[in-house]
Parts: sequence; structure tokens; C-alpha cells
Amino acid sequence: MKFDLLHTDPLSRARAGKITTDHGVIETPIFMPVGTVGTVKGLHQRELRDEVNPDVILGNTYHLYLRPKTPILEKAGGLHKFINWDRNILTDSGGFQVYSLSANRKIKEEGVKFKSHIDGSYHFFSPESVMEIQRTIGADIIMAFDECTPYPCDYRYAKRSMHMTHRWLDRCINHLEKVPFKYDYEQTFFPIVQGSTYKDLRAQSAEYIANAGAAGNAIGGLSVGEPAEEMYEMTEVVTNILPVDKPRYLMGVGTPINILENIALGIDMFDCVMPTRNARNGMLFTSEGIINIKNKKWEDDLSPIDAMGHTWVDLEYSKAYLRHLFAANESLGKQIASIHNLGFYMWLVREARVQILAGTFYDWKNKMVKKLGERL
Ligand code: PRF
Repeated sequence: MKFDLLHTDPLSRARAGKITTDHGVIETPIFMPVGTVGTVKGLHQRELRDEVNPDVILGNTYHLYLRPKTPILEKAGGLHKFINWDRNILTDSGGFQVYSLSANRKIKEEGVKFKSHIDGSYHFFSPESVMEIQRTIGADIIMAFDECTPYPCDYRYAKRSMHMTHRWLDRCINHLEKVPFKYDYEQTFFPIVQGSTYKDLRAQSAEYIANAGAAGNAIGGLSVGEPAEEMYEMTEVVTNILPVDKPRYLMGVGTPINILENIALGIDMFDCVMPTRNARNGMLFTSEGIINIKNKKWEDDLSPIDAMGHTWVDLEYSKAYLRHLFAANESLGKQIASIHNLGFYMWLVREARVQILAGTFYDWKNKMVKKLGERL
């Protein structure tokens, strides 16, 4: 993997860059649509590629390991082939899902024992096993196995957990050296900064992660319920320490406003279920603000879903029709809303990149942040 830093905004710390892997170029800042179980929910791959057009999507080790299970992915020749996606894929390690989804999980130094949310069966993840699973899944970018602390988290637990995440990082790196790539392309490993909402722990963790010398770095443990201001403070502490010449990925973030504010603090990569999950509940993000399409207000509004829209569904369908689809619980409603929201998120990060390259990001960001939170 190669990262070219193209431009840094003089008024903020926003950056425009370019990641190159064996599956193509990723222009940063980037938003990665979440395809947890090997599908970005509500879109087939052709729509995803041609309408939303992301350079990279995300998959989850936890889910794919439980179903369809690793041997099937190996037989298919990796996740790209299994799901028919020839652009970049990043897999999360399960370091978050194992805590948020599985019942009865037990965290020990050795690893995590957990109960499947699908059939109740017991499984064990260690830094070593998760690296092997990610080799078999075959994503272009693979993540360290970490512990994502909850919010709030007391200082002693946060500190102990952070040190364990660091020891797990060393085990991930040692093990990866022993397990070669499975397919005919390279994989790049990203370690993850933890440290909850404590500035000293965040700084210590960022130093540790920077010292690992990986080709890219991630920040975890944020957007877990803390106030946005606290998230931004932590991002700032960490981006002041992480190397400038490597991409920085803020995991699981966030709202359009969170994304712009974190771009301004020097983040290059984002992922979040919000555009697709909220779409399925009828919430649409637009450049004028937020729409709840289920609202009676839209019942007879025959204007396009989003006149400023960035995907064909925005102009093709009316608000009244989309509201009707939701009222009738038709699956097409969820599909249209998902394409719209992903199209909007992709536009947002692409426009941010254009503004960074033009030197106008700071004013544009402040103007956008005012509008994005409004309820229409
Ligand atoms: N760790 C991992 N994945 C994650 C997170 C984390 O802390 C988060 C936190 N927002 C989202 N996804 N491995």
C-alpha cells in the first residue's frame, strides 16, 4: 500500500491524499460504506459500484467468521470473489462487534470467549486467530484485534484495557509475519489507538501505535456515546501524535457533522452504519438538513427527494412516493433511501476533498456544519 499526501489545509488540519493498493486507488478523505456480512444492505453490487461509486467498502470479521464461515470464503478465493467486488475491501477485526453483539463474552489476556448472536454457539478469538481469519477473508486492509472500551469507562479499566490492546497489537504483528498472504495481492495491517476519553491515555496509546510503524493507523473507542466535543478532543490529541505521512482511520464515525469536524482534525478515513441503517428507518441526510420521510408533512409533496441530489434516485422519485413506500412497508423504500444516503455521504467526503485541494475547506466546512444538523 502506498499513501500520497497531496495537500494539507492551511486553516485546519484537513488533508487530501491518495491510497494505492492492488485493488486500486482510494482518494482521501473517504467514507467506506459498511458491508458487514458481505453486502452493503439494500444495494446490489452494480448499484453500489455505478451509483454510489465508493473506492472501498468494509466487511466484518466477526460476522463473516460466523456466517458463511471462513472455509467457504477460502474456497471462493476470498471475499472479493465471493461477493463479486473487485475494488478495495477493509475488514474490521471483531474487536468491536464481539463486545457489542455477542452475549456472555469473557475477555482475558489470551483472548475473548464469546457466544454467537446467530445460534448461541461458543467461540474464541485471539489476536492470532483473528489475523488468520483476516488472511483468509482476504481484505486489502486488515485491522488489529483490540478492546473497544464502553462509555463511560473508569480510568483504571481504560488504562488496563489500553495496555492489553497494546500487547495484543504486538501479538498481531508477530503472528502476521508467520502467516503469508493467501491470495495474489497484498494486505496492509492497521493498528488501533484506544484510551477511552482520557487525554493522557490517548496520547500514550497514539505513541505506542505510531511506534509500531504500520502503513496506516486507526482510532477506536470513540463514537460510543460520549459527547461530540469529547470525541473531537480525543481525535485532536491523537492526530497530533500519529505520523502525518500515513492515513488515519476513525472507526465507526459518524454523522455528517462528525465527519466534517474530524476531517478538519486530520482524519482521512471513516465508516459508519448510519447512512444505511437510518435510511431503513426513513431518515434521509441532505445538504439542507435531515428529513424524516415517514412524517405526514411529506404526504402530498411531489417534489424530488433531493433536488441537489447526487444519485439518480434523488431526482427520479418524489418525497410523497418515498413516504408512501415507507407507509406501505415496501422494500423498495428502504432501497431508495439507502442509495440516497450513501450517495450523500460520498458526495460529502468528495466535496470536502475538492474544497481541501482548492484551499477553501475551512469556510465551506463551517457553512455546511450549520445546515447539516437542521431538521426539515
Ligand atoms: N475497534 C474496532 N472496531 C471499531 C471500533 C473500535 O474501537 C469502533 C468504535 N467506534 C467502531 N468500530 N476494532
